[in-house]
Amino acid sequence: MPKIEKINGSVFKITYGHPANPIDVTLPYEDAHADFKCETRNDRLNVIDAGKTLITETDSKFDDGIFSVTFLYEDAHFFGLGEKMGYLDKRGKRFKMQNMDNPLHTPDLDPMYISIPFFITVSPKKPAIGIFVNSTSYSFFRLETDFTISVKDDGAEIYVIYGPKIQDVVSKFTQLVGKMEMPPAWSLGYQQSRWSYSTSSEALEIAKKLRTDDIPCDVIYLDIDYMDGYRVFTWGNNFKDPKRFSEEMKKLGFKIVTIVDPGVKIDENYEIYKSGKALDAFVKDQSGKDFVGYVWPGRCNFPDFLRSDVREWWSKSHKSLLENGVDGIWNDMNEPAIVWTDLKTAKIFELMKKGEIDFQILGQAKEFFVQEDFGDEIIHRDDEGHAWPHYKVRNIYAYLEAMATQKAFEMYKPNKRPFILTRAGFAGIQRYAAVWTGDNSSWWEHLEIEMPISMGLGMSGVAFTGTDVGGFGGNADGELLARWTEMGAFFPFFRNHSAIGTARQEPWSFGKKIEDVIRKYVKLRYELFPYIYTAFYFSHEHGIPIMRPLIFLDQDNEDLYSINDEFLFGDSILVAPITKPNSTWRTVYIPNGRWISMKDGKLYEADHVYKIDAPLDEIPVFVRENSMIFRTDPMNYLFEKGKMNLYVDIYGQKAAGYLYEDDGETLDYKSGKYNLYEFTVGQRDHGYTIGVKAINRGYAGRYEKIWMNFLNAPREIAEVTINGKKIESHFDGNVLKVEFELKDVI
Ligand code: MIG
Repeated sequence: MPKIEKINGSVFKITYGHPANPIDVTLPYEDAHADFKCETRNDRLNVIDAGKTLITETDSKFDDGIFSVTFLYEDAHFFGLGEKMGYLDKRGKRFKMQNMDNPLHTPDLDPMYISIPFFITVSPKKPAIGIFVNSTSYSFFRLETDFTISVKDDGAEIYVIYGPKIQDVVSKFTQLVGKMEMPPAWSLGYQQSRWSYSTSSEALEIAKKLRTDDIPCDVIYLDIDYMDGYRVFTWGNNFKDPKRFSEEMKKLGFKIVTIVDPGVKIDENYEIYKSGKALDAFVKDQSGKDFVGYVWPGRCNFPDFLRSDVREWWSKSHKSLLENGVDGIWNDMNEPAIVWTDLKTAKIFELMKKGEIDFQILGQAKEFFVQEDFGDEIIHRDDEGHAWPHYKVRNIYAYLEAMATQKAFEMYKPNKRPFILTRAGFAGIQRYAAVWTGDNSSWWEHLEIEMPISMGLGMSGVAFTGTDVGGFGGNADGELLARWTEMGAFFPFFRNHSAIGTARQEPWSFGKKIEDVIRKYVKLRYELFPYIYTAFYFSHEHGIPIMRPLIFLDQDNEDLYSINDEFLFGDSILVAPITKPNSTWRTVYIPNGRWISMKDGKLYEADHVYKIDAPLDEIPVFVRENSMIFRTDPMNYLFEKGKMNLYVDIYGQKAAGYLYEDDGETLDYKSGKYNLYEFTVGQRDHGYTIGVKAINRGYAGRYEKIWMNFLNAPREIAEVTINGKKIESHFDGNVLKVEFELKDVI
C-alpha cells in the first residue's frame, strides 16, 4: 500500500516501497485547493477531485529490480516527458528515461539527452493532472488507455499535481522543481556557432562579417577546437591570447561562449587532471580504479559531480575561462557520452587480429559505435561516502555539473547572471541552464519535429530551449536555412550551429537572396526584444513556457491536441512555419479568439483553416486580437544603445499588455530593481483611453519615448486620453499614432 503525503492543496506525494535518490530536486511550496485528494481504497491509490475519482491504480508489482505501477485515467492524452522525439500527444507510446547521446535523431529514437520523468494527463472537460516520478534512476513509461510507470529501484516516489488547467500543472510542477532565473538579456539575441571556429582570427572574422553584413548578433561560440588537445579548461595555440581576443570581441559587441565537456584527459602534465587526481575526484569502476572512457581528448576520467567537493573543484576550474573574458558556458557530452573503453578497444583489436572485422568496414560494425550507459559499471560516492551505482546518478549527472557551473559564475562573475547551455539534464534543469536539442540534421523533417520537441520541453518546465538552426548534421541548403531561421527567430533560444565537415551555414553561405531573408528575421527578433524579454519574465515568475502548444488556449478542444506545426510565442503571437521545401503557402488552423496577420493586418476567425501565402521571405505570424506587441528600434546587439525607443502596436479596439525591463545582466532584479508596466487601451465616446501603470518601478529604465500605434483605428476618433489627460494623436495612413514620454505619464 502506498504512503500518501499531502504536500499542499494541489500536490500529493505517493511513495511505493523504499525508493532512494542520491539527491532530491524538489522544493517546498504552499498551495491551496480544498477539493483535491489522494486516497487509498482497497489498498489502491485513487486521485479524487470534487468527490469524483479521476485516476485509479489498477496494479503494482516488483519484478527483477524494477518496480511498476499502473493507473487508469479514462480517455487521457499525455503531454510532456521532457525531450522526446515525436509529436506532442504521447498517447500510445513508450519511453525510457536514461540520458543518452545518440546523434541520429530518427523518428523512433528513445531515449534522448534529457530525462524529465513528468507528464500531464489531459482530457476534454476534465482537470489536467501532472505526474512527476521523482526518481533519478532509470524510469519507463507506457502510455496507452491506462499508463504504467516503472522505475529501476526498490519503489517509486510519485507526485500527483492538480491543474485544473495545463498551465496550472506546469506552473505548479516548476514550483516543485524550480524555475528559470532571468537569463542575461544578450542570450535572447541571435547567436552564431560552428564546430569549430578554431582560431581566434577565424572567430573574429565571423564576428566582423556579421557586422559588415548587417546581421545583428550577440554571441560567438567556441567549440572543442579552442582547447589544447581537447583538455578542458585550457586554451590551445590557436587562442594564444584569450584575453586580447575577448577584448576585441567585446569591442565589436560580442559575447563568447565556450564549450566544456566533462571528460578530463588522463595526462600527468595537465593541471586539471593533476588537481582532480589529488582530490580523488573521479568516478570509479567496479574494481575501485578510476573509470576510463574515451572522448575527444582520448582516455579520460570523469568527475564525480555527486560530491560537493568535486563540484567546488569543477567550479574553480572555470577560472581560466571566466577570468579570460568568457561570458557563458556550453556543457556538452554530459549524459555522459562515452563510446569507447579500453575493454571495447581491446575487443576490436582482437577481432581484427582474428580477421573477423576489417578496419575498413569498422563503420559497419554498428554495435561498436553504440553509446553505452555503464549503469552498473561506474560507481559514484556522495558526501557521506555512500556508493551509488551510475544508473541512479546518470540522469542527474548534467544537472549536478550545471549546479557546479552556476557556482563558477558566482565565484568569478559575482552579481552577473550566468549563462549556461546544456545538452543533458533532469527535471528542474531550467534552474541552472538553457537547453538546446542536440545533434539534429539539416532535414525538413527535423525543422518540423523541433516544434513538438521544444514544446514538450516547455510543458515539462524547461522554457529556454532552441535547436541548431539550419540543422547540425548533413548539408543545409539555402531554402532550408532561410525557413529554419524564420522559425528559429520565434524559439526562446536562437542559435545557428552546424557540424564539422558539413556545408557552411553562416547567414551568407547561400548567397544574397537567402542572406536577405535571414537578416529580415534576425532583425525582427531584435525588434521584438521588449515583448520576448517580458515573456521570459513571466516564465521566470510562473514557470509557463514561452513557446506553447495551441492546446494551452483550450484544453477542452481535442482538435488542438494534434497540432504540432503551429505554436504560440508568448501570450500574443501565433507562428505557423513553412516546413516543406518548394512551398510558398500552407494551411493554418486559427484557434480561439480572432487573430490578425502581422504582415497585412488581415483578420482571421477562430476554428477555421486558412490557406496562407508565404513566399520564401515570409513566415505566417498572427497576433491575438485585443493584444499589444512591444517593439524597439533596430540594433546590432543588446544593449548597444543605453536608451531605447518603445513601440506599442495595438491589435484591436481594446487591449492590455505588460512590459518588463531590468538591467539585463546583474542579479539586482531579485531585490526589486526592475520595472513592470501595465498598459491598457479602451474606448470611450469615439475615442481611446490609454492607461499606463507601474506595477513595480525599481530600475532607472531604458525606455523613454513611447509610440503607440493603433493599427486599425476608425477615422472618427475624437479624443485620446492617457491616464485621464488628453493627448495629441494623428493618423499616419491607417495607423493612429500617439507619442509620449514615460516620465510624463507616471
Ligand atoms: O561528439 O563538440 O552536440 O553541438 O558541436 C560531438 C562537438 C560533440 C556534440 C554537440 C555538438 C558539438 C559537437 N559535440
